[in-house]
Amino acid sequence: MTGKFITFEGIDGVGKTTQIKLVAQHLTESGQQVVITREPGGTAIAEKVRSIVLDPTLQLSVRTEALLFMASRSEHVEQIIKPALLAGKTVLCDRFCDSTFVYQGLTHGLKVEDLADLKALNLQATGGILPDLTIVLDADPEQLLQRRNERGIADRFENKGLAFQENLRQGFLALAAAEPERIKVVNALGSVEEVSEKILSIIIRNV
Ligand code: T5A
Repeated sequence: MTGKFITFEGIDGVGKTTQIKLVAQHLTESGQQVVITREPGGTAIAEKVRSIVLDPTLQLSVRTEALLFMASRSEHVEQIIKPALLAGKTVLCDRFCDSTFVYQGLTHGLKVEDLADLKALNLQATGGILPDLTIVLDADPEQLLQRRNERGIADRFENKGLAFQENLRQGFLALAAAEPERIKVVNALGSVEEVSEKILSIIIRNV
């Protein structure tokens, strides 16, 4: 694989989509071929899975949730991510495996050292394709409330409240502490431009 795979993670509404667009613009201007994609989603089948896992009217067990995210990921890697990396493109992905480790693992009582089963499942889903670099956008969930409220309708995960978001935040920070080479934490509370500058300097130094 000659392309680079960069993922963006963090709690709901922390600014991933906004920042990915700016990174894509910068990399494209510097001559790279860039693919923007997201999870759950990215392919027709994965988008259908997305509509199930995010539906606030459905109750799913955590195991079912994890398997649905993995099925969606398998399609996504095979159809979008792997071909792009083989073609030398830079793939910017809004959420990937670390979201599963946090949402379906660490927030359900697991510790980082208990993630072996989920990691093995993830390896099957991805065929071994893992991010070269992961940016975790970090912010106090209470300070993001206004941004989130301005957006209106919440999905199944956003409906779970501030304590849940704080739990998620601690989960992402724990993953970053365990894998400091791959996962870099960026304070997401500055202006869009300030946050973007920090992300770009990390990408330039690490990819
Ligand atoms: N999930 C996902 C799992 O449980 N397991 C998994 O394995 C995977 C892959 C996905 C949900 O699925 C769960 C996690 C999620 O709950 P989603 O709709 O894709 O759902 O949700 P998010 O990934 O959280 O995406 P969001 O669109 O909700 O948030 P973003 O992309 O982080 O934030 P963004 O960029 O849309 O910004 C939100 C608002 O803030 C403003 C933006 O303009 C926007 O209005 N904003 C700023 N305002 C001020 N200053 C800044 N610096 C700002 N940056 C952005």
